Amino acid sequence: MGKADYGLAMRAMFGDLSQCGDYAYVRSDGAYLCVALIDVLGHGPDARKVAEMIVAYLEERDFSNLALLLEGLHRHIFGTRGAVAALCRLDVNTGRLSYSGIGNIVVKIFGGHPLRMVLRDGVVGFGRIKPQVAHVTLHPDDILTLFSDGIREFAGSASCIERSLGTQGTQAAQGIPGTAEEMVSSIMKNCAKESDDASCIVVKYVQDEENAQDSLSRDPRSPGERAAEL
Ligand SMILES: [Mn+2]
Repeated sequence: MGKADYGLAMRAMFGDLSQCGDYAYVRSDGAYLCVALIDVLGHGPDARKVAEMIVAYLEERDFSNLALLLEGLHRHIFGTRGAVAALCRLDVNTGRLSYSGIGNIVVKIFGGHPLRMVLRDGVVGFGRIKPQVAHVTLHPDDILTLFSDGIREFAGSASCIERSLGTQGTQAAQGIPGTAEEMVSSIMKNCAKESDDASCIVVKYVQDEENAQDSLSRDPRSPGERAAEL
């Protein structure tokens, strides 16, 4: 069994969130965490309208097939200014993560098993898109991050994100300290650009110690006794 601790933030280049074309969305759906990071082209209230249209669409749908979801979204907002988007669905019990996306949202795992996801080019709501779904399994203490191009990923050759997380890449044994919310605020503080709307989501996948796999295998009771407890 696992747990997912998450945090999210968005910040408009001008004014308040009613001017922000970025949208960070997380929803808990039973055993699944549904995650979306959206960057509508442009800024201001018109971009915000499209962002809200996207989130209203996502809100009503399940995330079991991310490619179909992106294709539906593409049709739903076709003719608007369009957006780039990344979608994830995490099975909190197993750590299995499905992801899909179109355009330049960054989806990256930090911790002991760092990984950068590759998304398809294109714009949701404009031209043609060919979303693909891929899967990866999160390990305990892995940090999943999604952020828009309003977040500066590198400062020179150094990773602004790693500096904000307080890690230099491979750091698994004790995990990276801090809550997901603290990580998000640190990223927004250190890496958000002045010149764009900015948004970021952090999901910290934690092993639930009472139900950890190895404590189960060390359980001296018989499987029958264990089952009786369920
Ligand atoms: Mn942007």
